[in-house]
Amino acid sequence: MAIKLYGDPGSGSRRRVTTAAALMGIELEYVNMDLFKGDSHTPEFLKLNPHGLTPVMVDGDTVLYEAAAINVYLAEKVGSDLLGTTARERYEVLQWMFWSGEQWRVFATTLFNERIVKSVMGEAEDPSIVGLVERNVRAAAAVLDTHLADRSFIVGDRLTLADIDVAAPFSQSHRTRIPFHEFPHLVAWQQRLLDTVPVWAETKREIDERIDRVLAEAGRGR
Ligand SMILES: N[C@@H](CCC(=O)N[C@@H](CS)C(=O)NCC(=O)O)C(=O)O
Repeated sequence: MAIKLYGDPGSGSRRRVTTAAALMGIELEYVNMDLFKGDSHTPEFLKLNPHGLTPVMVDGDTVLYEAAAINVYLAEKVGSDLLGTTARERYEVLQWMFWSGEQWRVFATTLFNERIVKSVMGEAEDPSIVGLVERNVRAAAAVLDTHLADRSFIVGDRLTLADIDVAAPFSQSHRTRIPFHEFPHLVAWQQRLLDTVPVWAETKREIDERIDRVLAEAGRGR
């Protein structure tokens, strides 16, 4: 039975799973949703994830939300080296994935809600929230930039799930105007991923098409 993935093609969190699955040679059956129309808050969907968030994976009896957990599940299912090849590497990959969720992506998501979702709803961004996000992003990005100064990837010398999780906020960065451009090693690493991981570039195009269409339909095209 095919593994189903529920999500919106414009979502950076869905992109983490579609990218990892493609790299692992896992075929997914997509159940496309429109998050701008509230598809993740219907009674049927809330049975899969009561938090009303995507992506959600359904593999037979296994229902999982949180893109990081889904990617670990998929990597273990096929024995992928995206999760690291030694115990030490695996813990480092997990360290960055947990860090990314708590200290990094959460700010990017908040900025997306302030600048994109609110704009589609015709609401104004809140400068105090934007200020808080920018302070936290700059502090985290400075550490990440130093980490990447002499490395090509976040852990070891090849792509892992850590890169995919930490790189996800770049999915919307030119729209959210998150201040990543101030950090040259971070920018160079992201460009390296786009240049050397074709599916990372493909999934970016998918997001851009979807979000550009939503913005155009809302009369907010840029
Ligand atoms: N921590 C979650 C984040 C999930 C998340 O924020 N999903 C967004 C799309 S990127 C969503 O489904 N939003 C729907 C909503 O807020 O109504 C993960 O990593 O999977």
